[in-house]
Amino acid sequence: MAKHPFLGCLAFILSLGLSAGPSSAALRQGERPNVLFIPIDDLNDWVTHLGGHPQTVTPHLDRLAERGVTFANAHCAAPACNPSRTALLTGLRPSSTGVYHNSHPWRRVLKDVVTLPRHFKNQGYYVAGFGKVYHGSYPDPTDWDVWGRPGSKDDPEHQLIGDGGVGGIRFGPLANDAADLPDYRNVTAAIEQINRPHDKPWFIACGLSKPHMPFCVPQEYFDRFPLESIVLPEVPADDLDDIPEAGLSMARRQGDHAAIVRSGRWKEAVQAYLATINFADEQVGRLLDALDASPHRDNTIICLWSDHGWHLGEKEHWRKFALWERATKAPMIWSVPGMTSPGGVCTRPVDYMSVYPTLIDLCGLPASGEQEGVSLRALLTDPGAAWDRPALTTHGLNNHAIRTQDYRYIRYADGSEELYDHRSDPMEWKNLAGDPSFAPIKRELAAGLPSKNVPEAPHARER
Ligand SMILES: [Ca+2]
Ligand SMILES: [Ca+2]
Repeated sequence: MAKHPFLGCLAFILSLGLSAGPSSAALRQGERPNVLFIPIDDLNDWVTHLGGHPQTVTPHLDRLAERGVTFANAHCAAPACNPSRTALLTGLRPSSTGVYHNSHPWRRVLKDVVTLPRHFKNQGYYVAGFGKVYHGSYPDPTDWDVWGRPGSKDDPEHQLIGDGGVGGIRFGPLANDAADLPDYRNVTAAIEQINRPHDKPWFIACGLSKPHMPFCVPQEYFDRFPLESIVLPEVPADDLDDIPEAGLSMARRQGDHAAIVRSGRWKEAVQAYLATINFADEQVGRLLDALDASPHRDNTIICLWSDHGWHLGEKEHWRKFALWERATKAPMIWSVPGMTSPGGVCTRPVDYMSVYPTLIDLCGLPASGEQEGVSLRALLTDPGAAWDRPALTTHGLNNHAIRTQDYRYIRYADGSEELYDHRSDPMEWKNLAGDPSFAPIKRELAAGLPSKNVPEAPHARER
């Protein structure tokens, strides 16, 4: 599938008739703003206004973008749940903490680090969290005044229609109603928190577990994406020919692509992801509706992000766990009353290390320990402001991707490289790293690689 030129016209479309929105009101003087914090799991750029897939339907993510700034070139610090979330919520990169993979219990090595919610709690905020905020295996309930675990044994049993997918790629419609899903219940719990009496500013996090696998949501969501019309990602037959071995091993580790192609069910998997995204989008809509109906809408910052992207066959790869655009790029949308102008689109390269410093900056909280990123205030105020920092993503010890406005540069631990020019090659099909004329560009990009790369933290089974 080709890259869609939506972004160029988005700012224009959004500028029409949207001058009066919640964002036109300034944060109330002298009051610390509330924060509605919405982590999403495994949502790539298949969001209508980001143009990642022509058939995706995400009206609520789009309306959030319309009232604030959407970062169209935002990248995770790590392309896996636990290291991405740990980095964002502590402000420390995987290369500084050793938390590179899902198998590292982060609190074991970061015992005394003041996380983002804990910092808000320490500074007098009422802090409540629901759903998947930290990686599911390693929550820290002590960070919150109120904490609800994702799902529970009381959730209705999911009634799968069909066989549930192909190998490790799990998908298929459910006979359940939307209200049976844990995400729906967690959103309901978060809405109750928004609507309770508040005598302090609040930080309420509602993490959605979808569209993470299994791509299983009620049948009605599948019906919105007729199977015969599904558009598959475009995958040139020779795309992997110019990828070094280190990249190939990331792409082919699980053999998902061969199994999906052999099964003849690639379109079904894409349909299921689109359906699951549409379900997650509706849950975002419920949160926005509740905030807008509350007394807090003009005094609440909204920060929405997905922990990383997802491949559905691009580079013959499935899932995350890679350093290409589709795995590192993910939606990040901010609404800051009085600061963000409606319909802002920022194409500067940013990564999630900026979230913690931005929130404490906007809320007027003191700094908390070491922060490796910087506040996005300048870009929230003016999405076209000058910005000279690259985005950096790390996947395992010493494997990094640097993203600037124009380039992606990947350097693996064994020294092998990839280089893509996004001005001419947005799908990253032509690896330029072996072309000697790009040596100066590579040198310049490599300057953004971390100088410190600590060894892996202990794994869950290690003591
Ligand atoms: Ca994830
Ligand atoms: Ca290629």
